[in-house]
Amino acid sequence: MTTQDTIFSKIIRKEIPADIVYEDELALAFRDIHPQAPVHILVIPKKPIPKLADAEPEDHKILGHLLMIVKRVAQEAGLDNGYRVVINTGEDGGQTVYHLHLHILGGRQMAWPPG
Ligand code: DGP
Repeated sequence: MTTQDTIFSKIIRKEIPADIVYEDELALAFRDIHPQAPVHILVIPKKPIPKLADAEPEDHKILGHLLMIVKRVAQEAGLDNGYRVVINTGEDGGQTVYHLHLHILGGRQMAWPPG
């Protein structure tokens, strides 16, 4: 176990189960265990970038790739009327798992401002 090892690393390695909806060599998408909306899916890079603030210039391709997966997964989940994409970053951002992840939230009207 390294300092970068999180619960999401275990999901990537299939050491703990998850409801995986998409996977390729660089990324994984799975349903959030505590859904905050009828559809709540997390999209993560397999590379253990702890948080967005830690991303390096060399990560720009994977960051773009993650957004294209968001688009694809949201479409496959039937979120034709829209959805929200959230990246909680660091303590003030409310991040709890320090492996970069994009939340896809949909299936209901989202409020603004967020809490
Ligand atoms: P954040 O607060 O942005 O760091 O979001 C972390 C999310 O990860 C939170 O919505 C709950 C979810 N989560 C935590 N542990 C697990 C797990 O073991 N499995 C799954 N599927 N989701 C998890």
